[in-house]
Amino acid sequence: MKMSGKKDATLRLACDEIQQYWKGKNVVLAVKKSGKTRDGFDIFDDGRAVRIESASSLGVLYGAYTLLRMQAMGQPLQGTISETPCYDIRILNHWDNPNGTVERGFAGRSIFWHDAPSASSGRARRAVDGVTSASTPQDNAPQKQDDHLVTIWKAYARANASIGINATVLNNVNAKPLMLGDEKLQETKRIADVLRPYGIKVYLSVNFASPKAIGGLSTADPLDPDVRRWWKEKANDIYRMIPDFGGFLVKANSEGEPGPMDYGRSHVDGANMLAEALAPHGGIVMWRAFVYSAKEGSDRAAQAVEEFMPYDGQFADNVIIQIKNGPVDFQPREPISPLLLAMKQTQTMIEVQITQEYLGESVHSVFLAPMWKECFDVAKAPDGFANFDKHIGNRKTAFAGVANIGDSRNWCGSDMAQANWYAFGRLAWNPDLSNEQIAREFLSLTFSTNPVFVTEMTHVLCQSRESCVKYMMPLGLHHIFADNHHYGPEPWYAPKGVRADWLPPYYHKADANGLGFDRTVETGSGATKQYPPSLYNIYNDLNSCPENLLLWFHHVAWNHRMHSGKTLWDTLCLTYEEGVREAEAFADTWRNMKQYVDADRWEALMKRYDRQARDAWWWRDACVLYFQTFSKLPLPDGFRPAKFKLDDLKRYRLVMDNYTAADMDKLP
Ligand code: GCV
Repeated sequence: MKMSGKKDATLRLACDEIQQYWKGKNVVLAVKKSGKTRDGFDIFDDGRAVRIESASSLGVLYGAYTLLRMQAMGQPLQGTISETPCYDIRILNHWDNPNGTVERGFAGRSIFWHDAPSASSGRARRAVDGVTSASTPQDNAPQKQDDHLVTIWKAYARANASIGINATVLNNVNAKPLMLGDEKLQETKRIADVLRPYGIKVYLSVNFASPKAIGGLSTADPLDPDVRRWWKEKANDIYRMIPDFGGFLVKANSEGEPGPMDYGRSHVDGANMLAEALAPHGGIVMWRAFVYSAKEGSDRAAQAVEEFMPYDGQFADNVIIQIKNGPVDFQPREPISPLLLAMKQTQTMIEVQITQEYLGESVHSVFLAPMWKECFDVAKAPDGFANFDKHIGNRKTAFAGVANIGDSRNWCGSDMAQANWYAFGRLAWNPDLSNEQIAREFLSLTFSTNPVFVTEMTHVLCQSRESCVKYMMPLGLHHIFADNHHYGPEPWYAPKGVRADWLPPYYHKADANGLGFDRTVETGSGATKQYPPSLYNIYNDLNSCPENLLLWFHHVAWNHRMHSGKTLWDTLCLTYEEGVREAEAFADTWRNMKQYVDADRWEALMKRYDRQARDAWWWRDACVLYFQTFSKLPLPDGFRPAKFKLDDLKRYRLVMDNYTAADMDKLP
């Protein structure tokens, strides 16, 4: 084992990893000027040793993890492995609150924040590198607790670095002003210090009203000189503590969060003001485009384009507009966000959701790589000029994922949910990797390299997202979730006094004629026009619209003939049926995997797979029986009799936390 180049902490980590885990011939780790830039690396065998070379020590660390991954998968080193990451910034967004809760988190509490020092040590239940966290009084001693947190942060950093993730936003986009107070900044510094050797920069979500809320100013108007000064001084303070701080993530004028519009200013005014404060330090602003009007307005799916397009080209060089992959909100299937294709003079980036807010939380095993790749693939449409993976000038490219990480023992609430954290990192590094390859890697590295196990479970993983769409919201249906918790179905939910675009009937528009949201130019909201011509022509026409997005773009008659020759109604019912059968098959496959997986993890996942299949039935019955009240059509052959009655389903809300087997038993 040899190292050449400046022996910084990162190179030393690479050395430690190789010394501890590499079982092959001698390795040389070389940081050299002629090596790959942008943290890329080359790995090759020069006859005497395996050489890992890069222009940076971080590149060498990434090379070391790649070599170890190949070893663990039994892949021989042939020729030169030469890699450079696709996106410059590969960033997790944690929706962690300063009190330790995690918005849309299904894996316990935050690994970063806790309301009181003594409260967290007992909660952080993970055992890492021999450090256990049983909640004894002794364990609550501050020093021990500090050590424990540092151990967790290190393990987190190492896991991220091993898949190329190089940035993290430590707190919720619904940001509390106190995150910029001294105490939280000190804590941020501590975390940054632990993450730094692994090449991970920290960012913070900021509350736009902070100058008013904690700065003693009477306004947060971005054009007010005192406000501008406040942000500059705040940025200076932060960089004094954390010289490599990444920058700010901002959710402004969205879902009640404050923003520049509160003062009659624009997104450009707000974003550029923050950008100016960060620019001298090399920091950036990730300004989110998840906006929809504060009052009910036009088609919600069209609002981000309406609100942002007037500002295309006006954002400062260190601003990136962060856009969710779809136009509404992380639904099991959405078309690509038209804003990602429309903004031509602005650096944009995609935000995907790793945490499964809308895909069965940490109960359903749903592998999300196919969903994210679907978005990348559409973006390659000939005239769909997308900026999220190209540099505009010398701006940075980035890819963000809302993390599914918490203090649960397996990090993600389910061992299989880790596959999505893994897939995010791998795709941020190389979006051309296939779903199968990522699944195979994850399964081999996490459970077993047995070929039967890997083949069978790769199939399950790669099919799982499509099956979830089938049993939840097939054919382009969207947002028919239960109010607020987003686990179960409530297509009927429409209490008086709630704004329509927060309710399922706004999205499915079921009536006696048919089903679906008409977004065509001729008779609907016209949202199809926001796409470039090649996609507009496909989506706007009922006959060319892909059937898996049909009800997103069209209101379709119940007796409309689909490509198969079957009616919409029969196809809808049979697709739900297919989804349930597939979920049942997943459970059966996992049942047969017992011999390949340790008992604890097998059992925990078995419970989840069974529960997934059972709740898929619930989804199927709830949606089909409810839509039948509009179609008034019989259930087609091949659709197994319903297990539930619609009235009962309406009485019991399918909530992950409080819906139990006992509830199920109460049903007739
Ligand atoms: C952080 C959805 C989620 C919210 C989330 C919001 C966002 O509406 O339900 O929990 O808030 O998206 O992305 O800002």
